[in-house]
Amino acid sequence: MLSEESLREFQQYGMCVIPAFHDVEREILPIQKGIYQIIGLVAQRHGVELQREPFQGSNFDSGYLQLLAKSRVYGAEVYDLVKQIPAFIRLISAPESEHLFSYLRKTDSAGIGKGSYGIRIDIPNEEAYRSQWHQEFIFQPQSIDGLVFWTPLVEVSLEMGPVIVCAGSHKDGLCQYTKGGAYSEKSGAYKIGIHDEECVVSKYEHVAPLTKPGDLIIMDYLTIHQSGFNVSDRTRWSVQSRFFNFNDPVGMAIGWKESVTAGAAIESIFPQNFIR
Ligand SMILES: O=C(O)CCC(=O)C(=O)O
Ligand SMILES: [Fe+2]
Repeated sequence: MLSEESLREFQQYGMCVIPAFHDVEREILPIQKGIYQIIGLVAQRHGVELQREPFQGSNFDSGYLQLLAKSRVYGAEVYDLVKQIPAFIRLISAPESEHLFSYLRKTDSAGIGKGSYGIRIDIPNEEAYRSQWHQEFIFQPQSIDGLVFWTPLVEVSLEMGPVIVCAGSHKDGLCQYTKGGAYSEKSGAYKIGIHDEECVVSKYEHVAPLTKPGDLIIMDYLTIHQSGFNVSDRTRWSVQSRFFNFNDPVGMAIGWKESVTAGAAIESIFPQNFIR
């Protein structure tokens, strides 16, 4: 399932890429098709006429930027609805992914936290919803040995802003966070940044693998990472799913909470890790 080299990389860096982990035809294409259809149906619902080509894997989001230009609300509707595509639900809970998690964490009790999966739509040149440097565990308080499964729906170029990882940062524990720092003007949980961010992230080598549909990035819940900056003219679509371990004592102590986006009160779960 994982080469010796990938396993070593994962242990050393807190992240590794598994090329062609997913079957593009069987697992990815149906998600892309679903997105194409939802964009069309949301446009139809709002009386927007889209100019677009017939569906192909490479143009599945055709019309999305046109819809967004009409109204941000229409774009947000698509964002919520694409998480309801059956092929997406199948992918995030795929047996191969669960097996990989169980193998890496030596557990027979994998879980998927409430609200802890989704499809990111990173449109060009937008900061509002870009994820700045963070560790997953603070936003997904399920188990400290959880893993992020990240897989692109488009071929990610350097200009599109691949995810950037601080190599080896998973070995240094959970950081201190603040809401009053550089991101205090952003909305909701996007206000939260690592305290003394520049100093913390400068200690590590930064790695930003380029991936294409079918490839999988797995990442430790403690690895510091951020979204790159999409300075291309193409929207970066990607799937995030996350597994946690019910057997982890840290997770058990906090009660395997849901994602911050589903309402977890993370400042009271981690009082020691928030600077006020
Ligand atoms: O896709 C991104 O840019 C950020 C991804 C991320 O933070 C995650 O998958 O946990
Ligand atoms: Fe993340």
